[in-house]
Amino acid sequence: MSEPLVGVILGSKSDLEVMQACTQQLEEFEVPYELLVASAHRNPDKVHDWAGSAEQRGLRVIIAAAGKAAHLAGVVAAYTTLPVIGVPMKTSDLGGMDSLLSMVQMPGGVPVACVAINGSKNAAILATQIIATSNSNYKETLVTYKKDMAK
Ligand code: RP5
Repeated sequence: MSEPLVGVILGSKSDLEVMQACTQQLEEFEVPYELLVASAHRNPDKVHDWAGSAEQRGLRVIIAAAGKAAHLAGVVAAYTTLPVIGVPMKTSDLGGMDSLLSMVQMPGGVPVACVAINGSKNAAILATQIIATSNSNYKETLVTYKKDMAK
């Protein structure tokens, strides 16, 4: 595959299973991606370095998955002007409402586009749609995908 266009960052290895629907969809659309496990509170320097250099590395969109006090997407958005899509993880304590509200309630000025709790497939589709605004190959892929879905 060519250079990654989407950066997928997970707050924990425990988010990997849910995020497989995201990576599978990206692979189906043939969107190259890179994946990093780094937590905003356990590895803040790693998150800073990765997010701060994302655009220079050629990434066009970032997908950030995290659970509980899910500040990862917001922290990533602080370090880049790339669009950031947050995926709130379902949690055992509050069912993912904790993750959802932590992500979706970003104060004005630092947006995070937030999909549904465990909505990792939609994050991949949305990321591809953003890339498709300037890449006609992916536009065709998405048109076909929509047609197939309606069958
Ligand atoms: C967050 O806390 C992660 O994104 C994960 O969803 C949640 C629990 O992490 P682990 O304790 O399973 O590593 O940082």
